[in-house]
Amino acid sequence: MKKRSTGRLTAALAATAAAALLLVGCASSGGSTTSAADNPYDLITPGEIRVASVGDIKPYSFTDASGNFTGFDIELFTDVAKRIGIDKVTFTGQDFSALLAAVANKQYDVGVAAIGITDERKQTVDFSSGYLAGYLTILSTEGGITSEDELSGKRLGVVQGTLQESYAVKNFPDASLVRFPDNNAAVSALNTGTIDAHFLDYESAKAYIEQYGLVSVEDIPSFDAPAGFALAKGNDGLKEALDKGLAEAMEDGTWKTLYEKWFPGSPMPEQYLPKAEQTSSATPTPAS
Ligand code: SNW
Repeated sequence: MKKRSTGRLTAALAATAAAALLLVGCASSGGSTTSAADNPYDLITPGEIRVASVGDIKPYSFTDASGNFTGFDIELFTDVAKRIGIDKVTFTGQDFSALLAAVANKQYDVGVAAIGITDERKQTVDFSSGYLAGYLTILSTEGGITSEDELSGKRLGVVQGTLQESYAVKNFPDASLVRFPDNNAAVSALNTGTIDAHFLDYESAKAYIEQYGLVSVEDIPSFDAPAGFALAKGNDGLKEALDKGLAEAMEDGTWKTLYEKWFPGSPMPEQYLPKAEQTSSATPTPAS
C-alpha cells in the first residue's frame, strides 16, 4: 500500500516535470506569445526605454550641471513614456551622426533629439508623429556675416548628419562647409574665429546667442520636417503607443506647458495645441 502510493507519487512527479519541461520549451522557442505579452513594445529591457539623445542641443535636449538629461524633448518623451506605462527611461548622449544607426541596430529603443522626420531618414528608422516644427538658424558673431548671401567663400559650420548639413550642401554651394561632431565644438570654433558662421536649430541658436552674445543671421523654415521620436523599423507596437501618448499630451495641454517652459517668447505653433484652442486661435482676429 505504502509502496503503491509512492509509485503513484513518482509517476505524478514525473508527469509534472515533463509538463514543466514542455512549458520551458515553449517559452524559449515558440515563446512569442508569452514575450509579446510581457514586452508589448519589444524593448531591449522590458519595462525600460533606452533613449539615444544628444547632450548639447539646449533647450531641446542637454545635460545639466549634474550630468542629467533635460530639455523640451526629454521632458516630453518622459511624459509620453509614463502614459504608455514606462516609468524607467534612461538617456544616453551620442554624436548626432551615429544616432539613427544606433536606433536602427537596436542599441537603443528610441532616438530623441529634435530629429526632423524626412523620407530619407525613414529609410533607416520609423518615426512617431511629429511633435515640433520650427526653423534652422545661421549663427554668426557680432561684426560677422549678416545674410546668407555673404556665405560665399566663408566657412560655415554644420553638425554632421543634420538637416542643416544637407540644406547647406544643396543651397550654399559656394560656402566652405566645416563638419563638426556636435554644436559645442562648432560654437567654440565660431567664438575663436575658426569658422565664420554655424548652422543649427533655432532654439539652440537662441541659447548660444544668450550665452555668448552671438548674432542670428537668418532663420530658414523647416516645417516640412517636424521632429519625431525615432524607433527601429517595424516596431509598430511601440510606435502606436507613442503616437497615442503624444496625442494625449497635446490634447491635455502638457505639450503647451512644456513649450512655454522651454521656449519662452517663441511663437506658439498651433497644430500641437488642444483642439479647442486650435479652433479659437484659428478664428481671424477682427481688424480694428
Ligand atoms: O526640422 C526641424 C524641426 O522643424 C524643428 O525645428 C526641430 O528641429 C528640426 O527637427 C531639425 N533638427 C536637426 C535635424 O533634424 C538637427 C537636430 C540636432 O542637432 N540634434 O537634423
